[in-house]
Amino acid sequence: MTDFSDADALAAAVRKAVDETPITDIHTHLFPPSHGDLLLWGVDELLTYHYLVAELFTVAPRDVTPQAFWKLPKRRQADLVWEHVFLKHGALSEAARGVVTTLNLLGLDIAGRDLGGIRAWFDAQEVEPYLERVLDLAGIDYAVMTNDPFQPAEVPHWRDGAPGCDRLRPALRIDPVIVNWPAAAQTMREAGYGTAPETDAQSYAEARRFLTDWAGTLGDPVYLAASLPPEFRYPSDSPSARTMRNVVLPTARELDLPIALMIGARKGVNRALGDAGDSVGVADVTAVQKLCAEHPDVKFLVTMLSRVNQHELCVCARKFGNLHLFGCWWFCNDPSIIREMSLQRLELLGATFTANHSDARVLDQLVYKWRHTRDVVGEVLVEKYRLLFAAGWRPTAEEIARDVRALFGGAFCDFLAK
Ligand code: FIX
Ligand code: ZN
Repeated sequence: MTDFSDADALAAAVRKAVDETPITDIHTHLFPPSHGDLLLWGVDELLTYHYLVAELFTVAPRDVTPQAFWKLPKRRQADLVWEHVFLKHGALSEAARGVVTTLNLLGLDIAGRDLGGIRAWFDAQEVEPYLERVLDLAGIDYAVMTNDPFQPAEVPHWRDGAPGCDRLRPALRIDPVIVNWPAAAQTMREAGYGTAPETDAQSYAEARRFLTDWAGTLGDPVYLAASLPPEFRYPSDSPSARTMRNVVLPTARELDLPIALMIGARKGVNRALGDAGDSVGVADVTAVQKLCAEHPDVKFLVTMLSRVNQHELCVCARKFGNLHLFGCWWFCNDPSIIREMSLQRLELLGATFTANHSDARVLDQLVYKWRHTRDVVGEVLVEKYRLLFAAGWRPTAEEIARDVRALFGGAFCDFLAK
């Protein structure tokens, strides 16, 4: 018995399922509206996304310097990106095409290129209903935030009990604990915890108490998260490996929280560009392999930044049931690499990974990041289902819905629950 008369009918059903399946966006930099300016949204924030700032400085005239740029008001910064990236060089990059996709899907006249008129439309939006509209337009059930107790601008909102948002779930971000212990110890000490620059048992215990207390403040975070440099090694006698072993892993175990590791970001290769100045390096998949092997009772969510690491990471995920791969992160979040990674992961893992996350820093980006991902992942799935159909396999509509949801958050939820 089959639901589809031929391969074309099957393909149409796959595309429909991909368009209609709700997505769980498991890593973003969004904030609840109650956290004020931390939640970035609107066309000027879209245009000054750090991906586009980097692209501005690849084409801007020499008198447009980063130092001068950062002194300008946001709207003027956006004007420069609009002029030099979009109008003078065309919106062909993924980050630029994304702005076009978002504005178009919001129903704005991007063909007219009337930035003033587009700004007026955004100025007329109210943030709460607009947030719901964007989540609905992108087809997202909920998104996971990045909540960092080491970022002074974020702490007061949690301390003051600012209301959250049902469709934005917290995640406890802990990079400094692993990659910059002296700074982390200072922050925790200033918050009243007995952490010292030296890494000793007392400091480790107090750091675990700090993280545990913050997990309580956030109220049931989805996971612990950290971005790690390409040089991260485990096991090793490095301070990073020691705090991983003595602080992060015990805390994850005690709170029964997965650890999300995003590995391969080489920070600040061009500090003048700010967030736009980070780059990528080939990381060591063995560190992930050893963490999973040594701690089978801890769940690891892993994504790597270098395209070079992806195949080896996929093979690693075949070996460990406590490892879940997610996303085409950052410099991999481009259709050509999303396609390559999705094919490779499906061929090695089946529908047991999370196809993408948006990493959205600006609310409205959800619209393009997920439209573009649905388009690419949809065609990858059509390709694979056509091959199955040609070989006599007859998937049902329910099975297609199951598999699409798995890639868009279902496998993640199953991983959390198991
Ligand atoms: O570490 C991270 O969460 C990275 O995703 C960010 O630092 C990065 O700037 C980003 O937003 C990439 O998409
Ligand atoms: Zn991120």
